[in-house]
Amino acid sequence: MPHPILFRHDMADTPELVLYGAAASGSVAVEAALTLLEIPFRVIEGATWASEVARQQVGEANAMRQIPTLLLADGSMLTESAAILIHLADTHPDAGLAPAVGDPARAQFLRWMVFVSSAIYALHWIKPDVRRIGAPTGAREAVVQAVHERIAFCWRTMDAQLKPGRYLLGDSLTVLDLYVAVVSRFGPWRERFHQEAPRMSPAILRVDEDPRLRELWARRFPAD
Ligand SMILES: N[C@@H](CCC(=O)N[C@@H](CS)C(=O)NCC(=O)O)C(=O)O
Repeated sequence: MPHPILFRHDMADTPELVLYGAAASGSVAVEAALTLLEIPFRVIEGATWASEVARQQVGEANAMRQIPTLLLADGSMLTESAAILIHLADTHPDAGLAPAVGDPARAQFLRWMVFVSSAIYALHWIKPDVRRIGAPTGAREAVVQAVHERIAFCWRTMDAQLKPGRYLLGDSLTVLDLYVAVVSRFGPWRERFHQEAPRMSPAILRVDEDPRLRELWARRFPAD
């Protein structure tokens, strides 16, 4: 049974959500959540990591000039992929995309959502231009390699501590699965993720194969 909020979004006079995003980016995790929740949305496309025009475009909404940036139905702006995913899950509780407050799994859910955001995703900011961390352009290859090694370590660390069921936190798909399915598509790429995180791997492959998401993955972010 859909949550009442879904009905609200389905009504013709309700503005669709607007997402600043791009193919092969973190916005695809948000697109996946919106797809599962059957919430209509429109993407303002722009590859912020590659284009100054795209950065300026999203900069009008998000001073960090980053995607995903979501314009909510009440007109407010939400940034930060983990916050967006948690917010979408929490405001549509019937869809079961997050353990509720009071659920024993909630603390670990929050822990790993923030971990993926802060320990892994944030490192990718360095890669488009290593001068961002004061490194010379000529050091790019070495810096990117070091970033990828750190990310591999983070995936290993997470893998050693989770006890997945069909999905990362048990037998229900949560937005953590969507988040990891997308962030593991970034460098050091999926093959390395599967090596470093053999316990998480089957859950993430299951998310890739989810019939509700197959079209989205193929169109927005193929795994290989
Ligand atoms: N903390 C942000 C990071 C978002 C982020 O890094 N997005 C990338 C695209 S996947 C971006 O917009 N990069 C622009 C840039 O590097 O300047 C979040 O979790 O949403």
